[in-house]
Amino acid sequence: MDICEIRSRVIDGDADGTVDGIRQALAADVAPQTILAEALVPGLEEVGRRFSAGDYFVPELLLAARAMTASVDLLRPLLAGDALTSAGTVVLGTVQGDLHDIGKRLVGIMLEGSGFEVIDLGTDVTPEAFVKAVTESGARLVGLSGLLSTTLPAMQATVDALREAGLADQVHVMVGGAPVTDTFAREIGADGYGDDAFTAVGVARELLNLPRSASEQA
Ligand code: B1M
Repeated sequence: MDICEIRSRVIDGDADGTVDGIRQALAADVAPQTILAEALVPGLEEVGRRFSAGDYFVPELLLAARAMTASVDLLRPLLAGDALTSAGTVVLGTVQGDLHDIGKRLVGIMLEGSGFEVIDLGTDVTPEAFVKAVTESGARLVGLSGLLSTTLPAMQATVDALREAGLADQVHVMVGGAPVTDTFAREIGADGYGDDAFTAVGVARELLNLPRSASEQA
């Protein structure tokens, strides 16, 4: 099955068909990164377009998300690699009020592949829960993900809560998600902005003054 067919299965919300297609593509030596970037992500983008246009509704979104989640689970070991050195701990989560987690999970997978230990708090994470996790883990980096424009203020609230808890000197904050921009990141006092899961790794390493990973240098 080729990349276009896998993309169509995501758009159709056909989880079993998507996973079958991925297995066939992997067997034909298509790189997992190619499957992700050229089939899965564009498939979900098309689902988003159809939703915006009123052609798809929440049930279709849910089916496509299920196909994507099953695909990410299948690709996870292949994308994460086997980094041996620890780059430190990252606390990651989707901000309060927001239930989207596919992009955030991808960011976590890529960070793990680059040697970070990832504490994933899930979705709809309150500022207090971020503060608690950073305090308990001693993490030097927090990643905030957000897909809804309506919940972007929760990013600001989380940055403020970390500062008010006296953690500003301990921890760097990286933000990302479709409605987030570099300018917004600066405005709310975040330290970095990741455009996608791949660049997020570079930003994370830069914030912590770590050398770029081998795959980034290639
Ligand atoms: Co929702 N949804 N959704 N949705 N959904 C969007 C985001 C939307 C753009 C669709 C649209 O209108 N075109 C729209 C938001 C509009 C806006 O605010 N601007 C929307 C809406 C409106 C809603 C609801 C309100 C719908 C409703 O109920 N009426 C509702 C909200 C629920 C809530 O959160 N409270 C809702 C619900 C859902 C589902 C639950 C059905 C499902 C999510 C399931 C899940 O995640 N487990 C869903 C889905 C699947 C989508 C779309 C179709 C796909 C999102 C996705 O996974 N993309 C989405 C449309 C779209 O994006 N085109 C849409 C793929 C993923 C790989 O990309 O998440 O952007 P993304 O992550 C990227 C980068 O952004 C970046 O790296 C990732 C990988 O490269 N990144 C980071 C992300 N986090 C980062 C963090 C970083 C760095 C980079 O550092 C920490």
